[in-house]
Amino acid sequence: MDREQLLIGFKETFGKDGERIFFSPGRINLIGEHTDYNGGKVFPSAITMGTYAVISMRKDSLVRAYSANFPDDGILSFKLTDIEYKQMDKWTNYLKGMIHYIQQNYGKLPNGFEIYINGNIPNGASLSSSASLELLIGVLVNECFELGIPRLDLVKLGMKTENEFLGLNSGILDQFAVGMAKKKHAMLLDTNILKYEQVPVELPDHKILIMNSLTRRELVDSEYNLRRQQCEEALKKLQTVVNVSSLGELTEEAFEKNKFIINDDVLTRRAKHAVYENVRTEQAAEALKAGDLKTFGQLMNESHTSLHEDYEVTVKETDLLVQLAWLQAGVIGARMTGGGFGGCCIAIVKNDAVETFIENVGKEYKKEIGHPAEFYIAETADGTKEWVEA
Ligand code: GAF
Repeated sequence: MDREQLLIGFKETFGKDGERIFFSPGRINLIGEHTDYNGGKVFPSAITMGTYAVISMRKDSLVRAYSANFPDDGILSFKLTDIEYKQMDKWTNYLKGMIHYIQQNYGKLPNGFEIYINGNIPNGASLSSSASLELLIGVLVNECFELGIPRLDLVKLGMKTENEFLGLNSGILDQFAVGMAKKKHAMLLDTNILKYEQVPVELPDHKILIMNSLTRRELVDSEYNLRRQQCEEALKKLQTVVNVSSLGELTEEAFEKNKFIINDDVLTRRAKHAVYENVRTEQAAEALKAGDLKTFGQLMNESHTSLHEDYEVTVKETDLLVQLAWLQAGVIGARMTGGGFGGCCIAIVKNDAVETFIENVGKEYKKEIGHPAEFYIAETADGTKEWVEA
């Protein structure tokens, strides 16, 4: 994204100069899927694909917002004194949610602002365009109004916006990754206690490739909420025989010994995924630290199989991308990333095999599915911050 273009976009939209520019990344999750609301580990990196905003202050209490990604919506406005979720307000509900919780916890903002948004995270691709937008607004409001809100609190308000304002019962993976990330690292986050370790992503001779299936199933949110509910039900049953407060606290052995109590095939498979994926995530982070890419890749592959067989959040398009990836030369491992039901997969591919990989997987995918997939090389990024001129 070009700084000048963003400033021109702001001026053309609002007829005045923009004052400050902020950037918020998207994320990929290397492994640790659907573990975050089960008290388990996740292992994400932020990426350079993200969302930009230019802001300028107003004297009244109006927020006027425009997104270059949704030009047909034009400028959408709301008053700081009158914030509620409205479906017709579309993407500005993310802004409203963040501002609402900031005002609730840290006091009323003194004035409104104009904001011009432009992002390059494909929508609905499970690369966290929503968390990117939430943290963008949180950080920008925090800095422009000098509120001094700790970063972790902004992360939590992002999750609250998602859960309570928008109604998706997600965990904290996405907001944490977007808000706390460090370039050239992936963070091993324990979602139970919110402690994390930044692990260098040193992939000598390899690239992380994002494969976008360009598909997204309907009812994603209700299916997602259902998975969470099923895990909670399984946990409740397990708690009658073991003393744990989340599935993430169970070892594989403890799960195998006590799973009989769940007495339901679907619930058992959901819980099994959560328990085993958590263990895989810890092992994968260790493997990466030890430079053991082979083990890391195997764990990625096992993660995908579990998300397909036991958690049932893959779809034919993401399964195909991963299966095709597994067949290619120079591939360390591949899996879906994010919530599932379409969206993106990732693969770790040897540098000199990347071109052929994209050609082969792209061709076969199009032949089978009827529309193309997209491929991007993932570059890691820092968490949300002001974009100051170098
Ligand atoms: C989505 C959610 F928002 C995250 O909290 C996480 O559960 C993820 O799906 C699956 O790991 O991105």
